[in-house]
Amino acid sequence: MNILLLSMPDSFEHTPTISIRMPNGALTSLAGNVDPHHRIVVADLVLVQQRIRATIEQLMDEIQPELVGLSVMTFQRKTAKKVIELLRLLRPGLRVIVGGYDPSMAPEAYTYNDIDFIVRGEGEITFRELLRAIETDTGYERILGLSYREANSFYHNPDRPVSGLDNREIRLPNRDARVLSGYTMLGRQVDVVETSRGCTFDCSFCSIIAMRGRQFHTYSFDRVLMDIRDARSHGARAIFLIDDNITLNVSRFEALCRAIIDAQLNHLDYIVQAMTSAIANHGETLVPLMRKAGFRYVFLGIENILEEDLNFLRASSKNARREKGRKVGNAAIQAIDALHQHKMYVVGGLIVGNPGDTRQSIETNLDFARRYVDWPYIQHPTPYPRTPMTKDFYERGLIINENSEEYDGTTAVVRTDHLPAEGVEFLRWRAERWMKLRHLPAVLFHSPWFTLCNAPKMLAYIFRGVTIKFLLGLEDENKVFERYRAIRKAERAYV
Ligand code: B12
Ligand code: SF4
Repeated sequence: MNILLLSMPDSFEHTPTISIRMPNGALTSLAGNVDPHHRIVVADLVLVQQRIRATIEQLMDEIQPELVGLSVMTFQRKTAKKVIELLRLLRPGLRVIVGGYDPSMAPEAYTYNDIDFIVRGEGEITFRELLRAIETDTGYERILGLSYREANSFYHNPDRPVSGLDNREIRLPNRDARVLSGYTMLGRQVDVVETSRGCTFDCSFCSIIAMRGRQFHTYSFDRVLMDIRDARSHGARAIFLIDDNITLNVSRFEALCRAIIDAQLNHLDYIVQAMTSAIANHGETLVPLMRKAGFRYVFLGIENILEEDLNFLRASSKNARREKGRKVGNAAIQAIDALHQHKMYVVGGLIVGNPGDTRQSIETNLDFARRYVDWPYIQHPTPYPRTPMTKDFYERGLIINENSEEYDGTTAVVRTDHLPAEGVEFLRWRAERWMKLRHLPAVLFHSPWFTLCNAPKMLAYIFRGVTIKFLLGLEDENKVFERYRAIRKAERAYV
């Protein structure tokens, strides 16, 4: 069967496509796990953000797929619908399947006429079984994790249990299936590699709990190293380890760093997401090993530096500093110091605009980011489907915007008890631009050629909405903010 797999083009404020264009790890993993006789093609539409229609038309013409699969996050829901309409127009008899976080957590949003199948949860085995069922015409009712249309109704089969990962049931990703190029992380070709899936914490804003049920499973180091080598042989010079929470098992992470060093794969740049407590409480052992293994950017889930907000986010214990097993405060500063000491950069993940937040509590977090983090990754609480936080926000009546395309993390869609949503967003936007500017010399040092070629575009992106009139002091900052929001809105019309 000819199959085309697409990830959506929508990108997000803190990963501007001028400098960051990441592959979607789900699609190559699916491609690596179908039976070998299929012709399967993967296209990450973020690589062609400005020419979506033309690219889809060309791909449909060249591949003539019988089945097209889309990977979708909540803020990409509307784009996915438009892409599907276009696909149907180009090939009415096509079968369409959707998967990923949004279809898994909100399948009811995908039961409209143009969609035939929804894969909920992990996709590799479900997708393989579905292709077999289509080819042999044996019916879909026994395929776990699948929802399907039949005689104009949608049927939802029971969930599929998550894979153990250690039994080689899930094969390596197939990167040869990609047909578009241009992946980059600040000028270096980037790829994504998984070493584990899942997390046992239960932060209230995170989709992982409902998606995978607080379980943690790991791939063997042999497989991980094979995967990194494969990414390298496909041109990657930077690797993003996309694990949900690699720091859940610190001794395993330390052993992984050693394995990367021993395999001489530490010449690549690595990027990873980490908990502050794990970094702070293992600063002397884990952090130097990370540096030796090639880690460069660490996304730290600081979430918030005020205890009250951390309690709301249910993120207090993962951010706790401990001495002799006792909780003695917040781990953020200690974690950041340890990473800085070993010359790594901190991408600071903070969430501001929680129900109890006032102007003062938000400013306290912004001041912290200004002082300590290298690249701010500040978001607003966003009620993604089936997260505990969403229920909370509904019950408190704080959700003011239900447009899924604006659920991108930097559009405030909830208000606090004290501030309107727009006021929260304004505070973040005003502070963050200057923090981003401050990081550019470090980028210049690491990737001089890339930065010199792209600096004007990078600056224009960071300061979207600023005009000469504003610079001359003839215009209020609120006007610039309004313009920035209008530009963001226009940018969302990808198809
Ligand atoms: C790595 C990651 C990123 C990376 C890389 C993104 C990329 N290019 O893939 C970065 C840091 C750039 C990123 C950014 C964002 N992310 Co992110 N990210 C993740 C993370 C940690 C892992 C995702 C992953 O690749 N897993 C590995 C793959 C193999 O698993 P998977 O995606 O689940 O795919 C499986 C199934 O879902 C299914 N499947 C998926 N697609 C398809 C398609 C078909 C056809 C089929 C059959 C099956 C299928 O099969 C796959 C294999 O089993 C998750 C989860 C988490 N704990 O935080 C969040 C997560 C996906 N991100 C999320 C969000 C919101 C974002 C941002 C909007 C903002 C943010 N919070 O950072 C931006 C937007 C990105 C953009 N496009 O601009 C949310 C999505 C919530 C939702 N309901 O939509 C998550 C769940 C985190 C959360 N808040 O809970 N992210
Ligand atoms: S620690 Fe990270 S992955 Fe785990 S539940 Fe919290 S935010 Fe999600």
